[in-house]
Amino acid sequence: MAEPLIPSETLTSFHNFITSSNCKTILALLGAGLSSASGLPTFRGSGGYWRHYNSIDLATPDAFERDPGLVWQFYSYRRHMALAAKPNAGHQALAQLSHNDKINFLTITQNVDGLSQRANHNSQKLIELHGSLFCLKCTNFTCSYRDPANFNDPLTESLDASSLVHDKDNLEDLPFLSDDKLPHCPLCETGLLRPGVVWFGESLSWVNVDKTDEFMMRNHVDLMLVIGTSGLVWPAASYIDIVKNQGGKVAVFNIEKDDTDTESWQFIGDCSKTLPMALKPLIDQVNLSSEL
Ligand code: BJW
Repeated sequence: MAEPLIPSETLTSFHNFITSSNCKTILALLGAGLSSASGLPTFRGSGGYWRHYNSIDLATPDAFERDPGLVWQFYSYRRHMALAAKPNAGHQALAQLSHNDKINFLTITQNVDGLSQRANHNSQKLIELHGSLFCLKCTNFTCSYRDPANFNDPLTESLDASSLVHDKDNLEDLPFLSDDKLPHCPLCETGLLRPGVVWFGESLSWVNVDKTDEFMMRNHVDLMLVIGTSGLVWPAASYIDIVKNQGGKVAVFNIEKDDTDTESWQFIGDCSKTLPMALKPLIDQVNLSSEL
């Protein structure tokens, strides 16, 4: 990816704002573009395919109902890739910001890959709005089993993702996996397990939604960082409008320019490169205080 060229006036005006007394509270919304420099695919656009399937079509309760073996192979591949990936400089910049005690800060991530946590993001300031690849839940509605942190890879012998070819031009059929080849609940022993992610049409965790609402109500958000997201999925996208409507400023970090947006700071380019540059003054404050 080409080196991003941030116009110096954009950088200066952004730095002046984030170091001023007008910027006390920052909210960050993360999307798949942040993990793209770590080698993980995005959802939409040309990267949004797993083999010949559109990733969006597999991220639904209907797809799991229809063919849990196919959906489990997709998520096993994603777990395997996420475990092999490393957090990039963008994850690290945000993690450092989360340790700056001078700023009220909250990150809402739509990503389920666990890379922010692995970059040492302050866990009190991180909300996984769409769940986690490493959370497992029982599908039996009378069973409450939930494993919040399961990093086994593979989960069953048949879900060994390292032996499968995953490129999008691969039209070869995947093996059909019957339920007995898929992970089952250790508590009720009958229910099929599913990934603890939020699929389209499903409710988000009220704990996460309440925590976000509380942060936005208790503090006036002075600045929202919109990072590597298409902003198409609700309710995540609605937070951007709420901040704008309340008079907060917005900074967008994306490889694509939005010509219709004349109000926000736009950092065009790979956000693993633009974020460390943009957040440098606030990160330097953390590094200085840890050196004292
Ligand atoms: C780079 C880059 C680089 C690339 N550097 N940039 C109101 C209005 C309209 C619709 C709805 C509504 N309310 C609900 C809906 C329906 C639905 C919805 O939003 N539909 C829209 C599509 C129209 N929403 C829901 O169903 C949600 N549920 C819900 O609202 O329930 C009601 C409720 C609300 C609150 C409380 C209780 C109940 C659930 C949504 C769940 C979304 N799930 C998924 C799958 C998660 C599991 C998994 O990962 O498999 O989440 S779908 C998918 O999209 C995934 C992502 O998190 C999400 C967002 O995608 P993201 O991250 O933006 O990725 P991309 O690929 O779209 O964009 C990448 C961007 O990065 C691009 O812009 C690139 O240019 C950029 N980029 N490389 C910088 N290096």
